[in-house]
Amino acid sequence: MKKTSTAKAANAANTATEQLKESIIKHLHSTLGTDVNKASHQAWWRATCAAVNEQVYDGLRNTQRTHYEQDTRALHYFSLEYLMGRMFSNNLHNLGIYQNAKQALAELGLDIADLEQQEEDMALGNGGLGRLAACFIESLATLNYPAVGYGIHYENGLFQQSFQDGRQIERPDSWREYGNPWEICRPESVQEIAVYGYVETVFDLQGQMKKVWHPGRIIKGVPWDIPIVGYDGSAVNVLRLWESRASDFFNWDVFNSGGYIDAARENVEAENISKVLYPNDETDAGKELRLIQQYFFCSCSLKDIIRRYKRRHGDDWSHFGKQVVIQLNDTHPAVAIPELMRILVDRAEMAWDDAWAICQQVFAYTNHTLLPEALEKWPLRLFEKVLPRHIEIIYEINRRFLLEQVEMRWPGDDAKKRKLSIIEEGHEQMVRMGHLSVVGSFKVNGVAEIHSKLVKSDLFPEMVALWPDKFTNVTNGVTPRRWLKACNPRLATLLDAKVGDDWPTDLKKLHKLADFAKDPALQDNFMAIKQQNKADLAREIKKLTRIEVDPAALFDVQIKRLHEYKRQHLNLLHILALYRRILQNPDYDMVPRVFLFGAKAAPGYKLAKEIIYAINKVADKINHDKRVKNRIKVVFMPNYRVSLAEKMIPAADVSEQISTAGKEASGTGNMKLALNGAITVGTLDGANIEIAEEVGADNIAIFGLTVDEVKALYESGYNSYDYYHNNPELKAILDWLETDYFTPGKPGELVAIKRSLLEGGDPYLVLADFESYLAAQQKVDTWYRDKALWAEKAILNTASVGKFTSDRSIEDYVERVWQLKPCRIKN
Ligand code: 73E
Repeated sequence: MKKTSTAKAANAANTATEQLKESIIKHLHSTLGTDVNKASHQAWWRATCAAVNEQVYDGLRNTQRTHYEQDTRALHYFSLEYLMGRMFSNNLHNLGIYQNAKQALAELGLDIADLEQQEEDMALGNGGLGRLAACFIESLATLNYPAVGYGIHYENGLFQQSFQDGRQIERPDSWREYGNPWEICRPESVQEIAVYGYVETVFDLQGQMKKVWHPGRIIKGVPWDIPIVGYDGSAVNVLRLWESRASDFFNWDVFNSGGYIDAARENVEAENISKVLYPNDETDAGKELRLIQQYFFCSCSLKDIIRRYKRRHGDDWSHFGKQVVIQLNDTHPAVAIPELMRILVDRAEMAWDDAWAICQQVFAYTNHTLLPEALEKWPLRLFEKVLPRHIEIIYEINRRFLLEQVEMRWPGDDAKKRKLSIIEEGHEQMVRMGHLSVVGSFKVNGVAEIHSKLVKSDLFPEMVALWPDKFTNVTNGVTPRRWLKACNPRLATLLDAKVGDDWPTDLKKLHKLADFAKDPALQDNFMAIKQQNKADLAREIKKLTRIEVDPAALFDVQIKRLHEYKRQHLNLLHILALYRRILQNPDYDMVPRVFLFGAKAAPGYKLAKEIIYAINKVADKINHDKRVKNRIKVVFMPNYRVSLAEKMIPAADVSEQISTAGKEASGTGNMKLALNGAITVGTLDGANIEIAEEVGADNIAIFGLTVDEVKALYESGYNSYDYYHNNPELKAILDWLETDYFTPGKPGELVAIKRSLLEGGDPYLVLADFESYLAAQQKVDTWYRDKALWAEKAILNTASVGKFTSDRSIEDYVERVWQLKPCRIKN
């Protein structure tokens, strides 16, 4: 019996492989217009994508038809960022045809790995927030939830990074210069949106006052659809990204009046809206184009949602709140709230209260950060200029909020009104997008337990007093399909054998592995896989940087955007301490370590760029210093991005999660690294706290001040000089940065870091956590010497982090916020 079913399965696989092979060749001929004899890897890759798309589109049509027929309630995820990375291997894995494709290509004389490298990363995001959106839409499809992702079709994604003499250089990222095989243009669903102009007050025949917006500019939004394939035969949902174009209608006018050049200029300006992704960490306030980007995609998306709704329900708005839920990925799309009000009140002529009731049924808001500089505020003057009608609507939302909520609760308390007003008073009036989002949403969530608590206690305490049930937590997660199955095939295969092959959709199953954590055979297998992954990465490092590293060394990995609060410079101070100990004691006994960094700094963030420069200069010195005898290597990987993360994460022994407590809302790299068996060196911040709960105190190296201790230290008056003067090693390291030791002939080139930590007051408490960080690292060093002990801890990390699948996050959202039902797709 077993034999025949195995034989049947093998036959089916053979047929699938044959069919795929035929389809690839067919597309090589008829889609790519080339031949097997002369096709480049690029052409083979595109032909394979086209072959894969035959299956993707089947799923897409089935999904769309089923959703339409069943008139399902759907989630609409509004995000300015989607950090998709590459789609090739994920689509193959999720369709369940990766092995067939690999085999088919092998029979055609091709290595699937070579083809995978042909794809440009789709880097339409900055970091965690954008990657979270990408994991979420994949989980939504996998779990069969009706959902659409909405965003911007940026012509240029996050800049490409290279180093010149150790300094970051940015180049534009033209990811779709030669076209992207995964996207479908949908000219039939173009939208037009308005900006600028003025508002006129008119009275209709009944004497009713009405507001008429006379726009100054019309812009066309062209949708590009990217099918999102769920794992294992589930739904194929859509990510719809809007590209801006000059409106035909508008240009015709200008053209007729003889202004050809003006028309061309307007064209360029309209097309600029989706030209480039803003790198974060810069103050966007006052950046008119950024506000227009936000409005552009929100307006296009809302109109798209309404068009679809009306196809079913005509002008009957009574079901809208039941059919539509919109998740705002941070405040970036918050302008959707006044835009929906405008559509309902001005266009659909609905009474304010009815319109507001719909809004409050529809919107939910996720907060991703407490950093004051990242809390969006728009100068009121700018808002008024770009969106003259929306600012009026915001005034009205605010007026009612202050009168009906704040005044009722705190009568006569003007200080409360000032604090809670959506409009911030001051030298320049500002629109507070966070306040608008809380007022306009039915749920507000943070992204890890501690963060959600801080959102309530530190950011919006009065809003919590007004609406205690509005606030909730949904801890972030990552998709195990990309972040284990696809990126770490060796470990995935071991897991299939040990816990069964359903772990990709049931990650808690990994817990079975814990039973074997002490088993020497499993330990050997697990660590042999880590070793092979490290050897692969060592080859990649050599290729990218020409630096040779020993795969037997401990691989210590810090990969995330560069920011002071993430404290890459704390990591650097540790490296300098070890280096100095080696110079002082040539026999200094330490486990050889390779310190790996991957990080982009926002182009306008000076100190972040200085930190990159310092790491590169220190790396250069240490890597070439014979006295070090390879005990330390430091590598800053250029152009960190999703596809590079996929190579680094499976090879990591240690995961650096060292933010100042209270500053990292959640983190998601921490989850990916632990899942792949890295041991975290981390502070009690963000999701690290929950990771520590899951893996247990013995399997993580926690250090540093807690959130409460950080608060107390700030309050008691933190003086970083105390740490500098009281710790001779720390003092020597910081003073070192002022010499020309790492920058021969150019003393003082690395002094910016020291300055920020001393004169600058050390805002992120690097010096306060230094000693405890070094102690944690010492512990890791000791652990690593005991191979069995380390293997056990690594295995227990993989076994224990099932909670952090994005499937769980999605189920939490469904239960706490979205109230969706899964929808089985009919073939
Ligand atoms: O802790 C991360 C979190 O894991 C947080 O810093 C990040 O979001 C991740 C996902 O929840 C984040 N990114 C931004 N704010 N928080 C942000 C802000 C402005 C522009 C772009 C991104």
